[in-house]
Amino acid sequence: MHSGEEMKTSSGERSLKAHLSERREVVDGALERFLPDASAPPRRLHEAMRYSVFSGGKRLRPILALTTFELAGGEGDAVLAPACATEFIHTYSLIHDDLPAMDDDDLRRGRPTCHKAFDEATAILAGDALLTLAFEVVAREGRLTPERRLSVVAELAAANGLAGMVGGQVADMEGEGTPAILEAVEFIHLRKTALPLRAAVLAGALAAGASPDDVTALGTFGEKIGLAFQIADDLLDVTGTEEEMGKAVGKDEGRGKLTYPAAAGVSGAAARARELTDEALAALDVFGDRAWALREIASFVVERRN
Ligand code: GRG
Repeated sequence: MHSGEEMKTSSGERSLKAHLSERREVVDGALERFLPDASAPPRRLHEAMRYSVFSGGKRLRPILALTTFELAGGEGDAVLAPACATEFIHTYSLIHDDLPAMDDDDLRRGRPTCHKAFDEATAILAGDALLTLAFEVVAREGRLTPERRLSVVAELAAANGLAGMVGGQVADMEGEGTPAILEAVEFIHLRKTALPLRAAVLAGALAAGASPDDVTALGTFGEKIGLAFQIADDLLDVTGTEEEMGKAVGKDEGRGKLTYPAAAGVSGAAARARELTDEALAALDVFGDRAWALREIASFVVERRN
């Protein structure tokens, strides 16, 4: 892995670009190796999994995992399994979220959604296969101690299951058309987006055997930045264009979704995103300069345009 320090330049933006692109390349190579061959049977399922994994995602979650692994003193490639697991889970959630039974979207990252490019049954099964593959690759990573593998598996399962993303998605669907009360919005955002993002942050730290204090600090960072990330996403649905986002925009209001702009207005939502970013950055103080990349990623997350 990279030392991180050597890529630090006087321009934060330039160094972040290098940090992101170098790690994106490493992650893409590992995703390629972990995924089943497209020519092996069942071909159509493997093609659908690959179609959605390699469709231009930012790889934010695996890059966060790599970054916290390095920050916690981890060395070598053993973090790639936990990192790819976060991307497999993320991809599954997007495939299932796009289905007619959920958000019913035709476009994702500027391309037909998985069920449009293939068919609904294949999309459901591709999501299922990606979710289970995530846990398999971590469980089989022999370069991590069994204890570290278990801690990563438990964190990913808790953050993405009933008390996390799945629970948040249920609350999101049930909340459609109900008054946008701030507490209800944060309940959904925490579970649907922030806990899974926090789990990606923690996956790298746990794989490196970070101290309990460091895990707590990084957990706070991950949760705050996860909430800010979802508020930014809510805002982009209001202020972004279909071209920038690669998907339909303006859908939240039409569906009566519980979003931050609906609850607090556009400027209230933007102010809350800034406040959360500041809280996320404060949680990194204990790491001093070593956390420069996480600080840069935090700014990138809230200022992004897609
Ligand atoms: C299907 C159980 C289940 C849950 C779905 C994650 C989710 C819940 C729905 C997807 C839509 C949504 C609003 C997700 C919130 C998180 C979010 C903003 C995802 C987009 O993440 P990016 O920007 O995506 O990292 P890329 O395309 O870069 O990978």
